[in-house]
Amino acid sequence: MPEYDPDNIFAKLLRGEIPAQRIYEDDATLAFMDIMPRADGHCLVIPKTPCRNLLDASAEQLSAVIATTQRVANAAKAALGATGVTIQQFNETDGGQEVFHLHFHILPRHEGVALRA
Ligand code: DGP
Repeated sequence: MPEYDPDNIFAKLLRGEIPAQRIYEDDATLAFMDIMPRADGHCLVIPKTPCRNLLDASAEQLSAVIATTQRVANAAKAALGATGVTIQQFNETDGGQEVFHLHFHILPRHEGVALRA
């Protein structure tokens, strides 16, 4: 497993060095809007502590991130009148990961509406 890079974009976002549209925060996690949304309400949930991806996560990090993902997914579904929610998560370059700080995608879904590319 490669080292965690403390200068990845989400680490900078956590330190307030780049802006983000924050939508939920607690001691362990942060949720914010994705800058390249593939669905209306597409947002991301991350742990506040260093973690490269799911393969590298502690049980505590995973449990906190999953709990926030469930909370924000339910809130987004209600707020947007969505009829479903897709959760996505990628690990390492060959697994589709582009930003190397653990994150879960929350993609609110509506009947007959495909995800954007
Ligand atoms: P992936 O690692 O494949 O799950 O993709 C990273 C996601 O992060 C992608 O949907 C775009 C989003 N993203 C990349 N850079 C930024 C950023 O600076 N701010 C925000 N809010 N989202 C970002």
